[in-house]
Amino acid sequence: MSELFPRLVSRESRLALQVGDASWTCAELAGAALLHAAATERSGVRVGDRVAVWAHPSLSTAAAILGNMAAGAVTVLLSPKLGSHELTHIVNDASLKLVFSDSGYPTPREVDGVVCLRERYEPSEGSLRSLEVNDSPALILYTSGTTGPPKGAVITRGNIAANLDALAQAWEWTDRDTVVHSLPLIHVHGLVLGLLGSLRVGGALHYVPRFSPDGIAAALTDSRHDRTVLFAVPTMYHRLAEAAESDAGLAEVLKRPRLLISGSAGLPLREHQRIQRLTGRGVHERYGLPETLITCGVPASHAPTPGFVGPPLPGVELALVDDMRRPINAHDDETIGEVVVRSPSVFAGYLNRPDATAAVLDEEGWFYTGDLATRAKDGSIRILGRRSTDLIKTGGYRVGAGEIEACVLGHPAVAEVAVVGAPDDDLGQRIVAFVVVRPGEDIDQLTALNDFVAERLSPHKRPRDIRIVEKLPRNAMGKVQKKRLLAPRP
Ligand code: MCA
Ligand code: AMP
Repeated sequence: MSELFPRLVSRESRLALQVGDASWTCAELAGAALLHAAATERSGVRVGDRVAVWAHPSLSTAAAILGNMAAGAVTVLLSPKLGSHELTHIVNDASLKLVFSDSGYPTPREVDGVVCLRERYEPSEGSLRSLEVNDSPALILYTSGTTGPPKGAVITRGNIAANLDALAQAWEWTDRDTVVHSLPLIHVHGLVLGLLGSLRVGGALHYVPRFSPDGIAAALTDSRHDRTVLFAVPTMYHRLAEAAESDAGLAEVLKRPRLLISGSAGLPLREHQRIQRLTGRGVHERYGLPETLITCGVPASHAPTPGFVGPPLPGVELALVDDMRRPINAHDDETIGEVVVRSPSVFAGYLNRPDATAAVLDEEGWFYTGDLATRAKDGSIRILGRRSTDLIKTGGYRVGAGEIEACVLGHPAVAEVAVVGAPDDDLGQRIVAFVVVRPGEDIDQLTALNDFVAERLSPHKRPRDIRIVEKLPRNAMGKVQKKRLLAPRP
């Protein structure tokens, strides 16, 4: 039998996880996970049940995620910033048996009809054995589509192990490395790579609960760490570079990690160049989706290649296809195709959505990503954008325009709305809502529109910019022409 987290089996006294100033060894994390597993079982949780975890930045949150696995339960991650509409949807979709919340934090929102377990675990040493690598579901990660509410991507233990092992190979990631990051623990980047990756292949994770250049610098210079690797999204690299321009000390600190890794969105060339200029070293990009986990990455042994996300990881089959889903064999960095992927890390499907799963996963196991790319002679992939303009990437978060539009339309003063992503130096894309007001409604009411969205959806889904227009540009079929909304006026 192969263990998912071998280091949590042997009661090791080395650091596993540091969150702010608090930390646990491997044995302490394993012990806390066992306490959680026992608590869930006392609450009636059985193998295969779904247990939600409010993803507070804390040691007990990590213990709950691991403890759920030990109990055979599937973890549904809840962002503490979830809006009321998002929470209602997830609760209805996931049929939760229990919700866990670290008692050191206020419970973000009550989950009607589901028992809430509130605990903060004390360290007690233990051994977390029998977390077998197999096809059982481990996580459900909710992810936005172009329209409709988010879908729950079901990720198995086997998906996680295969992906982390491929990344370990590409990045020469070993137990000497402490990962430093400040990403939310609800997505692949922060949770699967940052937390579970550190526990499977790395030495430890040093988690910075709230992103700031100073917080990242302090973690990277913590004397407990032998060597570090930084995981961040492009917005964070942008903010680190901005700060380092006037802080030579920070620029020095950014020279220290063994690797600077970027993903979740493309790192613009100007940020690559700025970091290179400030630190004399580059950023390694990698690319993935919740449904496939990470599929490409620039190997540690290669110099960073700005503009490219690297070749497919070991064990990943990647093809480019045309609109008819026919393979494109060009290796010319010019011919554009949709990225399709087959690997042991491709997910088990969307929860309760066989229709949506069939639309993206074919019978031979190929997943259609919706991302457009070219391939260079050496097999490196350059991501150019998405098939749909209705998927917005802001601060590294994927946001469906349709979900925001449906929410804004619920406001009584709104007659019509179109949501688009406008280019933004910091966020990559900034959410802009073009709104047609109902006749007779007071425009002043729209100042409350932002709060209206924030109550219902996560804060990062709020439009940064609301523009009142008389009508939306439509084509002959009546479809809104979003590209025209952002086009400069003649
Ligand atoms: C935001 N704010 C607003 C509005 N929008 N206030 C009023 N109106 C608005 N429209 C508030 C925020 O809530 C926040 O408030 C404050 O303004 C600052 O916002 P912001 O500039 O967004 O900064 P931030 O909150 O510091 O966030 C930037 C961030 C964040 C830290 C880079 O975007 C982030 O954590 N991104 C990571 C996303 C990620 O992990 N993606 C992985 C998924 P307040 O200060 O009160 O909070 S992708 C994935 O997993 C795939 C597989 C992959 O490839 O990795
Ligand atoms: P999410 O659903 O938030 O995990 O976002 C997945 C999407 O992020 C992918 O489909 C890509 O469009 C985008 N993405 C992730 N990593 C990169 C990268 N390194 N370069 C460009 N786009 C990326």
